[in-house]
Amino acid sequence: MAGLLEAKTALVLGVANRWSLAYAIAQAFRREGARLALTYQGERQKATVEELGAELGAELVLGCDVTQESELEGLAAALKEALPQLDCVVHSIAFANREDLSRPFVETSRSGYLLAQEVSSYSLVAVARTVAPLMRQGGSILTLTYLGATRVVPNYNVMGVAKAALEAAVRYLASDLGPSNIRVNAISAGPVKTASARGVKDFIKVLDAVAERAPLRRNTDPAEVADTAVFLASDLGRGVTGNIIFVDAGFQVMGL
Ligand code: 1JT
Repeated sequence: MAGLLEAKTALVLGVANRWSLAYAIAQAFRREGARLALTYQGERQKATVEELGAELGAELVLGCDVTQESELEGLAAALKEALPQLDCVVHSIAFANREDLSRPFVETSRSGYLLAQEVSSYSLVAVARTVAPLMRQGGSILTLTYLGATRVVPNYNVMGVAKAALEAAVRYLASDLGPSNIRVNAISAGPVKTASARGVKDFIKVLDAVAERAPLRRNTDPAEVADTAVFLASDLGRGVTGNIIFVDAGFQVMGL
């Protein structure tokens, strides 16, 4: 059976390890027949992501720190050289200081706030600007968000504010890039035990509370997030842009 992403080329930013949502998405994209390029951040992740890229059959594995304009320019040049065109881009990147995810939000420092915004929100704008000229036949840009953007979730704090900005950026980018047939959407995933989440205070309690109260009475599986990413990246998603799709076992519909 032909895959949903046959003859498409995808760039996935944010694979750090096997638990990354970006890894689950890259796997599903490959399964559906996409050609893959991956990026990693910093020398520390190079070996891991190169290994994962080899397993996945990625054609390119490149370093790219999205806070550096020169690295984004380098990424665009490398993609242009190696791939005929680009159809799908996944942005799965976020960062905040550990102390800003445990102390009261009101104590967030200026530098911690700006760091979370730069890495987790502005980077989508910078990436979209970089890749849009390569998406000559239109395409799909996807990012990952979380319910803490629109509701207060204890400890999510500065990340919630960054995700709120990210979600607004999705809408403005969808408006700008729509005329080029480039769609921009976010998946709001339920909490998943990834490497970054593991370090968060009381994260296991969050997982347990969600599994108890969500309509589906369980947590979110990365593979479910990945299958929704396939839908949005494929032609099945051709009418959807500027949207936030919840893949969270239904948790967000509950009032109590
Ligand atoms: C970051 C981290 C971004 C954890 C993240 C994240 N987006 C979702 N999570 C998981 C999460 C975290 C908290 C939470 C619920 C889900 C950690 C490193 C920085 C970027 O609160 C209940 C805190």
